Amino acid sequence: MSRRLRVGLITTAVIGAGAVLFAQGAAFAAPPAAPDHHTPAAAGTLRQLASQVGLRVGTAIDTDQLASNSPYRAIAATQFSSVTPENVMKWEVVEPTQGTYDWGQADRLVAFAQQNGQLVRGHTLVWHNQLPAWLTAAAPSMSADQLRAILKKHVIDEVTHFKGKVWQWDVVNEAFNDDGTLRDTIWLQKLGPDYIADAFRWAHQADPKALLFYNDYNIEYTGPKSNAVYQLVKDLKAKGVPIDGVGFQTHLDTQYPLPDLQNNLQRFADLGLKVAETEVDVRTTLPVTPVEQNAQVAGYTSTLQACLAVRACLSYTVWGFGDAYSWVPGVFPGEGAATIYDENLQPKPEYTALQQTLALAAGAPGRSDPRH
Ligand code: 9MR
Repeated sequence: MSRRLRVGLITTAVIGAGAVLFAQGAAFAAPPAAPDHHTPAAAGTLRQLASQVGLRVGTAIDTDQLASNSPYRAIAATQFSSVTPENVMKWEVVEPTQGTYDWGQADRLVAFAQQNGQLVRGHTLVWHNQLPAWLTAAAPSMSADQLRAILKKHVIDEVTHFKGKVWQWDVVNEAFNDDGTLRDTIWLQKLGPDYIADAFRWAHQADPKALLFYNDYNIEYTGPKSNAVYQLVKDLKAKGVPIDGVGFQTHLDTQYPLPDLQNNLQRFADLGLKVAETEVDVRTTLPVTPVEQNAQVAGYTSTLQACLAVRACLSYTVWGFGDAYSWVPGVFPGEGAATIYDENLQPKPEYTALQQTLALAAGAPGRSDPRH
């Protein structure tokens, strides 16, 4: 008897036994329910799965939706282990009138995070958007020293207010153009490029334990912008400026190719920095076709895989959940459906993709090696 035939016989016997068992089971049990992507509970929440691989999975929070007993609040509390205020730590919200702080909404979000065992990504201290009107009106006629003093006070007061409560701060946000030049903002115009290093030093002075990040979009791709950020953070490290990490916002669109994110994260990690994906979403044109949805699933899957593959990637944060609350339709007319839950807060295939990717990672060798 040839070897192949023997194997064939054994296989037949095993299949035969299995077939009998299956037939007996089928006589007594109801047929298994068809898989339904709207009932993800069986495989565990995103945060449970992520905790098995030492990863924080986060979301931006729209604090207007956090009313008690709201489905939004329940999902925010149960699916995520980190939260980012989508707007309420920005300068226009925390200091609407010069010298008068309003921390109310941000404090409520921090309390929510603490109740639910979540870490907070503070967002964002130095940016050109969402500045208070009193500042944008006065800045052009201020001296460099006056503006620097105002920026320093803002950074120190905000970081001090949240001292010990913020895990990662986005200290400087979106300081570069896509061509790799520094963005022309009031900060650059009046203070020159040193405003970036100064902001990190002030933040570190106010909370030496917080992890301090530079955060930007379109740096997921290797190219002029990510190269410029790479050079910046390399120089900051060389000068001893207290920077801990780089945040890759990861706002993707199905009309563009997927970024080479893993390699890009790794080269920043190789500088001795932490990395994080901080604002992930994948927008597409509406209505969503099956082909587009596959591309969205691929966008979420590959960006999470990239983070999982790089040990220095501490957290994977989606920029909100629930297509009804996403920033995308307001900025890109005709586009949307960018998040992992639909307009009715039902999980989409994008959610299942994240869940399955985490579950696979949790079952892989080396899964309990710490992230660092
Ligand atoms: O999602 C935020 C939206 O509600 C605000 O109107 C908008 C104002 O610019 O900012 C959005 O969040 C941005 C984030 O703070 C920085 N990266 C880009 C995000 C999307 O625009």
